[in-house]
Order: sequence, then C-alpha cells, then structure tokens
Amino acid sequence: MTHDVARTVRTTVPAAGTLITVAPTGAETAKDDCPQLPTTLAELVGTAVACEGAGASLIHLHIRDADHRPSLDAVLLRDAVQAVREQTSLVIQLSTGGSVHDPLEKRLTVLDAEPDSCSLTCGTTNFGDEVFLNPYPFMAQLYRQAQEREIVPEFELFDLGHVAALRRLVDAYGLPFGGKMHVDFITGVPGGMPGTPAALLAGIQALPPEVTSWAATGIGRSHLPIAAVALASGGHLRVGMEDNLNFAKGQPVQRNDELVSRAADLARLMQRPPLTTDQTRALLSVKERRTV
Ligand code: KMH
Ligand code: ZN
Repeated sequence: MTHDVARTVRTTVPAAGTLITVAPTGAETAKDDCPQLPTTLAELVGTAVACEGAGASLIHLHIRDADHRPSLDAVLLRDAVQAVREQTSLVIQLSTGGSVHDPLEKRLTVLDAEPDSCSLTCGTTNFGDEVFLNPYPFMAQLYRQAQEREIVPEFELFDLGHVAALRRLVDAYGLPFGGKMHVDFITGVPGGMPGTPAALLAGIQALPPEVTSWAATGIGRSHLPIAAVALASGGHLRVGMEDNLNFAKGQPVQRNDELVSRAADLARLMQRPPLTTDQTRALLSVKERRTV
C-alpha cells in the first residue's frame, strides 16, 4: 500500500467504534481555581469509575500531592495506578509530560509505576507564557525505555512539526511495544496548532502510514468542534478537565463524566459507539497487567 492510499483509507473509513480517553486533572489548573477538579486519590478513583461507566476506556493521569500541587512522586504514582487498576478496567496512561516545571529526568521515572501506556510528546511547544520542553534526545530516551518496559506510548502532537519528529523517531527505533501506533492531536494550546478543523485535517494528512489509530482533543472552546471533526474523520476522542473546564458558555464542568457522557452521545449519534475497555486494549495492543 502506498503512503497516499494509506492516508486516503485513514480519513475516509472511520473506525467502527470510538476510543474515548478521559484526561481528568492535568497539571496546569489550580485546585483553588477549580475545587471540583479531581486531585486526591479518592477523587481520582471516583472520577475513573464514573467515566468508565459513561463510556471512557482510557484514562490519562496526572497526579497531585497532599497540597493538590502537580507531582511526579513515585509512591503517589504507584498508588494511583494500583487503585485505578483495582477499581476499573480502564487502560491506564500516565503523563510523562507532567507540568511545565518538571525536569526531564524526573519525567522519565514515571515509567517505574508500570502504567499500561504513557504519553510521549513529539516536540517542544510554547505553552502560554511557559515552554513545554521535549527535546529529541529526551523523546528518544523515553521511547526506548517504553519499548523495553512493554509500555504502549501515545504520541502527543501539539503541532504539525511534531509529526515530522514522530517520523524520525519511528525511522530510528521502529514500532512501539505491541506493534500499534496511536497518536493524539492536542490542539488549541496557546503556542501550538490551533483548534480548528483545517489544522487538524492538515495533521491527519501528514501522519506516517504506520499510525494505526489517532485521537484528537481541543483545549477550551475548541473542545466540541474538534471532537465533531475527529469523529467525522475517523478519529477517536479525548475529553476531560485537563483540556476544558466549561461544559458550555457560562456553565463550568462539575464532573469529568459529564464530558465523557456528551462525547459518548456524539459517538453513538455518529454510529461509532464507545469502545469497551477490552476493545481499546486490543486496538492499542496493551500488555495485560491486571491480576485476577
Ligand atoms: N501539562 C502539560 C505541560 C502530557 O500529559 O504528556 C503537558 C501535558 C502533556 O499535559
Ligand atoms: Zn496531560
């Protein structure tokens, strides 16, 4: 199959179902500014259970410390993975992006918590007034470690140039553990690609043919339009309070499962109902880490 044919197939034959990822917390919103943001372990587990019930099959986790501040503490990470794994069958993805202030070395240690999946951002991005640092050597190191530990990376693309960096990574080191390649376009970050249909479609067209599935999210007000374009273009969805704090104009999100429910309704309307957690495990070739 030529690259051109592969692209045509990807954009015109939507997957039968929809992988809905929930990103419930993130690292950039303060609890004081948003008391309903799930930051404690109990809140996180409650959110995970509710979101699974609403149609999510993958959770993208950032954790917070006792003061609700972003943390990469090894014990807290392990506790979160263990608790969500015990209480749900969601695919557990840990953020290796952390917060804009986390050092690269510390971000690598996230893999020690043995998640099913990890995020892997494919380049440095201006992030509002900050810089989200992802130099190529760091990407390569993280990718190699994920391969060795049999953790499935999700390639986070904040900009069109990140697609080229992904190409370079795969040319240098081959496919991820499990042989599948899943990417997520994170659009609408101030400094990254805009949350517009045109930008997302340009990204989709540029994807390497090795990509087996892709998802998209829009930050803030681009949340819903990007979800609609992704569904119509054969992609999967990421929603959650990491990306969007308003359900509608003047209506703050109270719980992450509200966003998941709306995404699931949209997916059903588009004849692409939410994938079960088992279907998502198969889609991504996730290693079985649950104990029965
Ligand atoms: N908090 C952002 C700077 C990821 O999770 O990998 C980075 C981020 C990406 O959220
Ligand atoms: Zn994140």
